[in-house]
Order: sequence, then C-alpha cells, then structure tokens
Amino acid sequence: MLIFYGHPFSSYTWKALIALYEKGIDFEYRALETEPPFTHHGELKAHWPVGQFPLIVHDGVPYFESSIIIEYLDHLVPEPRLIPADFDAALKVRLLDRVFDNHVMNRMQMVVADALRGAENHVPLIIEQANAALETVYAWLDRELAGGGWATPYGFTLADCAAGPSLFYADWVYRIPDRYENLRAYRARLLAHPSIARCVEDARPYRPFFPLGAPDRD
Ligand SMILES: N[C@@H](CCC(=O)N[C@@H](CS)C(=O)NCC(=O)O)C(=O)O
Repeated sequence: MLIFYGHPFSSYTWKALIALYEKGIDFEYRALETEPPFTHHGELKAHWPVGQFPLIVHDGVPYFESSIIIEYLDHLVPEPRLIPADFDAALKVRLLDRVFDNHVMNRMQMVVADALRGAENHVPLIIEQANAALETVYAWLDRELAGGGWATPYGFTLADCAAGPSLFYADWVYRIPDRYENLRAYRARLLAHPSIARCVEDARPYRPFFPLGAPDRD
C-alpha cells in the first residue's frame, strides 16, 4: 500500500492528491497534525529532513516534490496519462506546471507566510511584490487560456493538478480581477472537476485557520 503524507488544507498536498484521485490509486493517508504531538512529522522528516509535504512512500522508497510524485504516479499507473508521451506536449505540460508552482502557488504562499508571521513581523513590500507578480502572471495566463478547456490542449494533466490548488488559494490572496474572464472561467472549471472538488470539500473544515481569513465563497 502506498503511504501518503500531507495535510488536507495544504495546496501542494492537493496537487498530489488530485493525481492519486485521477488514477484511482489506493493509499494510506498519514495526515500531518499541526498541533502537538505533531503526529507523523517525525516519519516525514526521517524521509526528507526539510519536512515539506506532500511525500509518498512506495515499496519502501520515498518520493517528494509534488511534480516528481506525479511523474512517479504516471509511471506506476499510466492511465489516465497526466504527462503526455509526446515530447513537445510533455514539455508544454511541464512548463505550465512550473508556471503554476513558481509564479502562482509560491507567490500565494509568500503572502500566507507573511500573515502567519504575525502583525509585528509583517513586511508590506512582500505583499506588494507578490500581488504585482500575481497580476502579471494572471494576465499571461488569461491570454494562454483563451481557448477554454484545460491548461494545455492535452486533456487534464500535471499542469491542471498544479493549477487547481494554486488558483484556488491565489484568488483568496489576490482576487483574480474580473477582466481576466478566461482565467476566472478556468478556475471555475477546475473547482467543478471531481478530483479537485473532493479536495475543496475535504479542506472545508480547516477554513477558519486560513491566516488571512477565508472569503465567503468557493
Ligand atoms: N516544492 C514543494 C513545495 C511543498 C510545500 O511548500 N509544501 C508546504 C505545504 S503546502 C509545506 O510543506 N509547508 C511546511 C514547511 O514548509 O515547513 C513541492 O512541490 O512539493
């Protein structure tokens, strides 16, 4: 049985869970407690001292970094494919995956981290820079998504696994302006997709812990 370490409210956890749900892979969910005694954190750090999640263990081997986990799952259970076999198509999917992680998810995390540090350690410049960067990438994505559908022309892929949680939470941090209709519509399609809707529902009880205050939507 594949072992999965993550937390239901964590964006990168969702990204890997979406792939597991898409492929119908059974797993044992070891949810990381955020309060003492921090159940499962010791096991997680034994595998990856950095302590970031998600992380899976399969046949005794740990795999971490969400994109690598999905690459592994795609190899383990090839259908439905989340990374196309064709080189050019795969490159496009991996590019969009990097864009969502580096330019949406990580920017969003910077704002959340600033809120978690507390008012006395608030750095307004971090928020300004993160919001400006999100605005820039929203504009780029809106043009990229003008054709509708998923992130790439290759069906639901790794890129959409990254897009779901990153756009879900980024919109909470810096709302996608109405003028980016293509991006807003894409986010709505993602949230209606069963594997992502499941993550949204399972995370609902944790919304009061969102450090910026969860908006009354989604
Ligand atoms: N690049 C990593 C990022 C993982 C990540 O940032 N995970 C967050 C949860 S969403 C985490 O582990 N936070 C706790 C920490 O950084 O100590 C990936 O793709 O898996």
